[in-house]
Amino acid sequence: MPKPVLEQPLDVAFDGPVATFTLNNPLKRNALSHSLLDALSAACAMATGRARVAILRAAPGSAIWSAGHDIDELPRDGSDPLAAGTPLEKAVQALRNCPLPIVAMIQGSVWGGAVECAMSCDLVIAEENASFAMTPANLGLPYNTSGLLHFLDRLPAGLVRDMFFTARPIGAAEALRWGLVNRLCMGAEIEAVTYDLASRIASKAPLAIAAVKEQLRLLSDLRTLPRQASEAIEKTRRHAYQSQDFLEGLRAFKEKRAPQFMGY
Ligand code: LCV
Repeated sequence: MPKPVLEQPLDVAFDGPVATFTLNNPLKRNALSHSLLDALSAACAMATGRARVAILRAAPGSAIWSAGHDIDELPRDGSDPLAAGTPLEKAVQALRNCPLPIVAMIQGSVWGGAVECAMSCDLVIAEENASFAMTPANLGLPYNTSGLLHFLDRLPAGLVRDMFFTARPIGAAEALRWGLVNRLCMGAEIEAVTYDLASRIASKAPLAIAAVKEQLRLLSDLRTLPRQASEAIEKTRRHAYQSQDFLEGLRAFKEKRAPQFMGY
């Protein structure tokens, strides 16, 4: 493994044309703190022009790839926790806008906003015991529209409902079947498989790849919502993230108990 360049909640290392971004927040199961998310956005910019491909991973042997957004850093003041311009939304955009192809190497379980980060990478390689769970309904948090569009771009609406309404973890085989994962491999092979794939990509024409990545992003983002639809979305989301249920979801997580949602 190449020597990390930065010792932060995200380690960034370069080995020739391949950059490696390693999630490094072990005390909170690699939860996506604002500082980690900002470091991820910065790493995408740093790697541009310096590498040909990037790998986003957890430290070797991690049981949890990432526990999702740092719940302690979700706002309790009634503001939109997943508004445009928040660190999670900016990091997702940084992954999607980065000219380099980014490969998510998934070992362990992936939760909440970390699923959107993994899906915002260009390829997802997962080991056989990986899983993906969308858990905002455990917290009383209404996911945001840009995030839901990313899910709908990749997965059938029925599976998106299943994931968001039940919060059940989707296993690696099911994720492969639905295209959430591109390749599945044994845990012992995933590093070799991922780095071989990265080397293959790094040998291709970077400008052609960057042009295709940007076109695919622009084509998938080519949607404008009529004003009335945006207003209706904002109203229903505000009703949820300003509810007592959202505060109950946050309290229950910290108190390590099941939440009691009352519907207001
Ligand atoms: C802060 C944490 C976290 C965490 N934040 O270990 O998608 S959205 O809309 O919901 C979005 C806003 C989002 O991403 O929200 C977060 C969604 N994530 C989750 O719902 C997963 C929450 N975490 C868990 O369910 C468990 O921690 C897992 C299953 C990931 C790991 O369980 P395990 O038993 O291995 P602990 O739960 O004991 O966690 C170890 C420490 O990490 C903290 C947790 O509070 C605990 O802290 P203490 O040692 O101080 O008790 N932690 C875990 N996840 N997302 N802190």
